Amino acid sequence: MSDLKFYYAPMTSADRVHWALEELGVPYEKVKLDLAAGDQRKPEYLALNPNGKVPLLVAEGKPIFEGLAILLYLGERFGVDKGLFPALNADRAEAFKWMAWGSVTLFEATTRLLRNTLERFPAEERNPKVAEGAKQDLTNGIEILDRALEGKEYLVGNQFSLADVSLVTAVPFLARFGVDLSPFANVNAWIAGCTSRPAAKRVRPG
Ligand SMILES: N[C@@H](CCC(=O)N[C@@H](CS)C(=O)NCC(=O)O)C(=O)O
Repeated sequence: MSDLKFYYAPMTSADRVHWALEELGVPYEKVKLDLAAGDQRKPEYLALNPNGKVPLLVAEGKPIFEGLAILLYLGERFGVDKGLFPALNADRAEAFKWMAWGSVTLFEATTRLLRNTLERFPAEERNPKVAEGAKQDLTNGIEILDRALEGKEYLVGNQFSLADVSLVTAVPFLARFGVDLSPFANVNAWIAGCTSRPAAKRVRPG
């Protein structure tokens, strides 16, 4: 019997946690939420995650929200033994660096772009100049990533880890919103290498 219960919806930011669980190969129970039907706003779910969002992991009886927090927890608890998270040394700090950068800096610019682009937001609340600024910030971010990946297959210690899992799902998504990834050969090779892994394919078969 596993002490891990994972609440998710497919094709959302819960995918990176799903992928991490699959890479780690630890037993866990899955609970799929229907976001369109509003499962995330039901009182029993809000009691676990008052933000009304996925992902959520209940571990050792404690609900953990925020994908980044969940990935750090999984990395420390299981990842080191499985060779998927650096030991407690400078590589660990480097993993933290990229995971925080992706989940805070890149995520903020992505949210800014979507908020000012997607038609589901009223036209008068969308600002094309803000969207352009966000797109530029994201392009600069991908360039930073591309330089970091020069001569390397993976972000930390040149070994595949949950740091890669944490960031890589967020990058191809940007191309759909006009961020041109074609100049960044290192990033494209990294995306291809990471997403061809069997655990990644189990989460996103397409
Ligand atoms: N910062 C949060 C973001 C979570 C988030 O925005 N989840 C979205 C899916 S990508 C969600 O659950 N949306 C449902 C809603 O807002 O009703 C994390 O990384 O866990």
